[in-house]
Order: sequence, then structure tokens, then C-alpha cells
Amino acid sequence: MDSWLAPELPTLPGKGLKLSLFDSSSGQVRPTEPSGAAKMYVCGITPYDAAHLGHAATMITFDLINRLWRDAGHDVNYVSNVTDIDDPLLERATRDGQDWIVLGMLETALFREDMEALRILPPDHYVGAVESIPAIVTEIERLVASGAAYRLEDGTGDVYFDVTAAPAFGYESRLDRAAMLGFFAERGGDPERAGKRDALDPLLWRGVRAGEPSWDGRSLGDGRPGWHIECAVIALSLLGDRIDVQGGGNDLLFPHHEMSAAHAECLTGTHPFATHYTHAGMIGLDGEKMSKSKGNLVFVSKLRGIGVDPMAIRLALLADHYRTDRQWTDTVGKAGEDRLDRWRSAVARRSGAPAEPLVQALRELLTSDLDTTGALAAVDAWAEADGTDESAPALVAAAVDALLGVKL
Ligand code: 5CA
Ligand code: ZN
Repeated sequence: MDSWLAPELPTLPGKGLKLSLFDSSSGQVRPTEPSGAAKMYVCGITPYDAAHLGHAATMITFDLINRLWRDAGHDVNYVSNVTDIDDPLLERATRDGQDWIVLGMLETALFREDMEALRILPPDHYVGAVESIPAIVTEIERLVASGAAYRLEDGTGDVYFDVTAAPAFGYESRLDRAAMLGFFAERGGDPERAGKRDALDPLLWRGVRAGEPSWDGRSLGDGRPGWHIECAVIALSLLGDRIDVQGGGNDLLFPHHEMSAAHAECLTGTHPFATHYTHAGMIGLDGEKMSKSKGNLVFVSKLRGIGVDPMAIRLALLADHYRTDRQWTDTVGKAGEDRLDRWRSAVARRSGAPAEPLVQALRELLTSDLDTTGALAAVDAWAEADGTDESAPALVAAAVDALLGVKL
């Protein structure tokens, strides 16, 4: 599907640094080592409601990774998805008496607008689940043929993945079985489903049910795909067997990314599927994770609608480290607006303190697992200092734009 318009990306003098990122499978911050184009897959929205600040924070996090790789001279192949068929989308459409296709299209269109306003570099491939169904069917058929997947004997036509078929299963999240079972039940899994080989086995293909949309599954029969296999197949088909970063919010650590990696590794025989499994913290409101199912949401479009500058939203979300779960409050939002004003005034001056040391500091801080708190403080310090360097304001504006995605 279409993505959105790319913002301008200034090129900075000097050379960007090697990016290090936290990886959940090793529990460490490790350097990324892209060979050829850097390959990143980020789990995108399920479009049954407008993009909220949690979605924005996660997309901004991976946007920084994209920008830092580009600053270091890498080409980047960035792929993201839209889960345009899934239970929550169907449930919301039914609740509101709306066509699920129209609902998905409207919310995806709004998401694109929000992403463009936030100056997120667009994915090189933006892919819907529905358009991927023929490829997904092919890969599920391969898993069935190899014995890694099996059909339930209850007449539903449902096909499950056998987690024991992936020798390294569990390495991505490093959770114990009790924790896995808890998250699996909480996040769309069905540990109690009768007839499965293992309680953790995830759904690959859901046989057709009355009143639900379905597609031709060839030897699988009519139905629709499970969630994890969608992301595995989209990533494999556009990025190949080994990717640099598998990303999303930390609500996807288990089961989604563990299962996607297990599917991909069974299909390719390549382990690990991703060299870095990187997760953004949850943005919350009133003490709870912001989520469509709870309804405690602050929409990006709503803030834009009341005149909040998207660059202030960006600065507010960058103020704390991407991996920390954090709360959105009026104070956080106001601090982003104040900072944007201060920075804009500072780059509007005729001269300032030399910018080269700041550019170097930004590169060092951001390539150290995206230390945005440090980076924002470094720009604050430059903005507070006086100086006579007449080239500095323009260079600082370019660096803040290129590395932080904030257009002053
Ligand atoms: N379509 C699936 C991924 S394949 C999905 O999780 N969709 S979503 O709409 O629920 O979330 C879209 C992205 O935003 C995911 O990467 C998710 O991890 C992230 N996300 C969801 N809620 C929050 C939140 N409160 N804070 C930060 N990130 C969030
Ligand atoms: Zn996904």
C-alpha cells in the first residue's frame, strides 16, 4: 500500500557513528553491523482507531534508528505493516455498524497524515496483511509440509504452529514458561484451546467462520491468517532471511516477536532472524498503558487539531529514554512546546556557540542506544550559550532536523 511523503533529510558534515542498540535476546546494548543496506522491520498499526501518542512514540523511536544509520552512510531498507485484518478490527467495525474495510482504510489514511506531520521517514515498503495473504498461504503450506504446523482435528480448519519445531524458541524474550503463558493469554493467544500440541502453539490460519471475511487458503481451505505469521512473511519476503532490527513496542516482545522469529527461522533455517530485537516502552495515561482496548487515548490528530505543533509532540516524546514505560501528562506536553520555542529562538539568532562540538555530542549520545535525554540536554545547553559563530544556528538546525527529526 502507499506510505507517505518523505520529509527532507539534511546531510551533515563529518561522519556519523556506528549505532549501538539494546537487544532483548542478549539483554545487552550491542553495535548494529548492517552489511549492505540496513534492514529494519517495525510492527505497525492495527487500524481500528486513530494513532495515539504511544504509536507515535514507537514510530519516532525507529525513525531515529533509520536517521542514525543514514547519517552513518548506510542505505536503509525499512519495512512496516498494517494489520488490516484481525479480530479487534472486526469487533470494532461490528460494534460501530461500520464496514471493516472502510474503517481500516480511514484509520490508515489518518495514520499516514500523522506520520507525515511528525516527519517520520516513510517505510520503503508499507504492506497490508490482506495483500500479503497469497504469500502467507504459501509459507503456511510449507510449514505444514515440514511438520512444523498442524491442523486441529475439530473440523474448524484452524492450523497451528508447533513451537517445538523452532529449536531456539524462547531466546528472543528470554522469559520462563509461566511468564510466556501469562503474556500469551493476555495478548491474543489461546492457551486453553483443546487439541493443540502445546498450550503456547500460536494460530497460523483460522478456518472460515460464519459472518467473518475469508480468503482462498488453497490446501488450507478458506480462512484468514494468524497475526505472527503475517509479520514473519512480510519481513522475509522484502528483507530476506536475516534482518538487522525487528522492532515495535515492548507489548510485542512476547508472544508476537518471539513467534514471528520462530516462524521465520523454521521457514529459512537461519538463526537468528534478527540481530537486534528492539522494543520501545509503553506510553501511558493516568497510570495505565495507553491502549485502544482500554480507551485511555490521546490522539496525535486531536492534538494537531487543537493547534499543537507536531514538532513539540516529537520533542515531548523524546524527552525520556525510549525503553522506559512513561506517562503522558500535560506537563510533558507543555515541556515539549516550551523546548521547541527555546530552540526556535536560539536558531533564529545571527550567531551562536560553535556547532561542531554539539553535532559530535549528538552523534555520540544518540548512537549509544538512543540517549535522547542527553541529546536534548546538549541542544538546551547550546541554546542557552552565547557565541559569535555565524554558521552555528543553521548547522544546529540541520543537525536537529537530520538526527532528531525536529524541524525548527
Ligand atoms: N498491528 C500490530 C503489530 S503487527 C499492533 O500491535 N498494532 S497496534 O496498533 O496495537 O500498535 C502499533 C505499534 O505501536 C506497535 O509497534 C505497538 O507495539 C506500539 N504501541 C501500541 N501501544 C503503545 C503504547 N501505549 N506505547 C508505545 N507503543 C505502543
Ligand atoms: Zn507485527
